[in-house]
Amino acid sequence: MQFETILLEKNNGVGLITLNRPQALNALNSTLIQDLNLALDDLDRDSSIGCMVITGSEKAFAAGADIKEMAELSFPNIYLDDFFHLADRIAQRRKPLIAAVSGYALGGGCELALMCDFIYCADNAKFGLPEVTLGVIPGIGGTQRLTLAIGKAKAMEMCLTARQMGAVEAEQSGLVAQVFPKEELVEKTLKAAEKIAEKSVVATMMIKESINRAFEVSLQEGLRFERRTFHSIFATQDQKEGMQAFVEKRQANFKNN
Ligand code: DAK
Repeated sequence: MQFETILLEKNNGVGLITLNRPQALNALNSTLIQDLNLALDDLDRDSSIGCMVITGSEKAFAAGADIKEMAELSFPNIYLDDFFHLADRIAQRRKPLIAAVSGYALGGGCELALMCDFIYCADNAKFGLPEVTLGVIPGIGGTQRLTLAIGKAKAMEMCLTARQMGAVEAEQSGLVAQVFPKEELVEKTLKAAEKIAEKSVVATMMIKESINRAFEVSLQEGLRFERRTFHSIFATQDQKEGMQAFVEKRQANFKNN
């Protein structure tokens, strides 16, 4: 598949999407959001793919939604078109999705990373929600997902003052899973993604679904959901294969069935 604003590669069970608008620091315009969703549709459907990765350039994961595209929009425009509604679909993907962030992840770029299941970042990463400096507020989940990730005090401070958070603080705050030297970010992320892709996709998708429940329902409901999901996975061949492989002291060969 050929896209105008992204690159798509598939290797060893992993789909790698590279945002590719270097002239605008990968600012998210409507074409990019559309391309990204088409690529994710393809990867979610492709049975050879077990994990997906979104990355940008060394300087910028994405410097926000495209301000030049948004500047002249009016309320009826954005309300009637439900502006950026396609962005919500990114968070609804079923297979594991990792963000590999180097450089700026600002505004919509930070929100895009937060829509992924977890974030790895480079030591030069800078996260921020600077919408307030443009006279607007975060609108693709930033006030909600950042608060869930790092707590009220830091989320309030970042959104109200537009302060950017560096890689070390992002790791200490629980925003990112690990920090790598920028030259190693993509390689390390692909290694982790390949490890995920080797597993049963049924199990990895159920883990994703179950963890995401923790943000939506009460503890009791979440525990019930996890228990039933655990019970149901015993209907799969992959459960038999995984446990048999342990008993026989060999690598499991999962077939996603
Ligand atoms: N949009 C458009 N172009 C951008 C851009 C952006 N967000 N960020 C950078 N660029 C462009 C610059 O205009 C410049 O283009 P030319 O002038 O060369 O044509 C080029 O990228 C290189 O940028 P700089 O020359 O500025 O590079 P520097 O290294 O000097 O500075 C920077 C890097 C990241 C500090 C700076 O570019 C910057 O401050 N960028 C803007 C960051 C920002 O404010 N991001 C938040 C955007 S607002 C919603 C939908 C969306 C949103 C909310 C709601 N709804 C559906 C409700 C989201 C809003 C946002 O994300």
